Order: sequence, then structure tokens, then C-alpha cells
Amino acid sequence: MITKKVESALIEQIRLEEQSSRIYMAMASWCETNGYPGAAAFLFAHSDEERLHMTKLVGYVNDRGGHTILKALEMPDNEYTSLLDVFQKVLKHEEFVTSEINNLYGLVLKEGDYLTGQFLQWYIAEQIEEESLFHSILDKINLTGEERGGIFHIDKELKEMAVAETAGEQA
Ligand code: OFO
Repeated sequence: MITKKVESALIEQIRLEEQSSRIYMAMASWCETNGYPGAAAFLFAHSDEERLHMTKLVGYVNDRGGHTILKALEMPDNEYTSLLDVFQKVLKHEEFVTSEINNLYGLVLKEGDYLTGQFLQWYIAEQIEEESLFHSILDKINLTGEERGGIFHIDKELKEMAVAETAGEQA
């Protein structure tokens, strides 16, 4: 059984995962309508992944004697200036999520809830993986600059990554 304090901290994390899903959906939609179909596919897949992070937490809270309630979400940014702008914002958002997961982990350990701590280790590993992935995408975009051929190639690569990510989720 989780304490009320842990329950409410997990519910806040659920809100953040759902918000992340919306943010990436808005970015995907911008990419799709601005000539970046690969980035759009990648971000649509990533939006789905954030939703899975959310549902995994919902299940955990309910299984441990809590009750997940859903909180209000914010309107995400819907306009971006370039693909670089999109991925800079993705990385910034992921860094924010990592710090929130870190705080959450600290809180549950302080509460003596080691089971929830163990559960959250999956999220910690996931954040490390995501930050490193987004750093590498951003490095590529930075190296290419505004060069159209390079951006076209990166967009193609993002499409392949989206296909691989979707296949991984379904496996
Ligand atoms: Fe939920 O994994 Fe990133 O934010």
C-alpha cells in the first residue's frame, strides 16, 4: 500500500507523462505540416511512448492500493521555427522530466517506500536513454546546420528510428 504522499507524487508524474505525450504530439503535427515527415513519424511514436509511461504508472498506483485521478493539462507550444528548435525543446523538456523523476525518487526513498523506488528505476534508466538519444539527434542537426540535403537525410533517419521504435514497442 502506498502512502497518500507517494500517491500524490506519482499522480503528478502521471500528469507530466501525459503532458509530455501532448507536447510531442504538437511537435509531430508541426513537423508533419512543415515538410519533415520523418521527424513527424518519430515524434508521433515518441508521443505514444510517453502515453505508455503514463499508463504504466496508472496501473502501478491502482495496484498498490491508490487511486489514480487525472489532472488538468497545459496547452503545448504549437509553433516552432525549425527542426533544430523542435529538438532543442525536446531535449530541454526531457532534462526537466529527468529532474522531476530524480525528485520523485528522492521523495519515495525518504518515505521509506523501497518498492516504489524499485519501480521507478525503470523510469530513471529510460530518462538516461532518452537524453542520450536526443543529444545525438541534436548533435547531428547542429553539424548539418541549415543545409537542405543534410536535413533531408536526418529526416529520413528519424523515419527509420520511428519504425524501429514502433517495432520495439510491439515486440
Ligand atoms: Fe516518459 O520518458 Fe521521457 O519524458
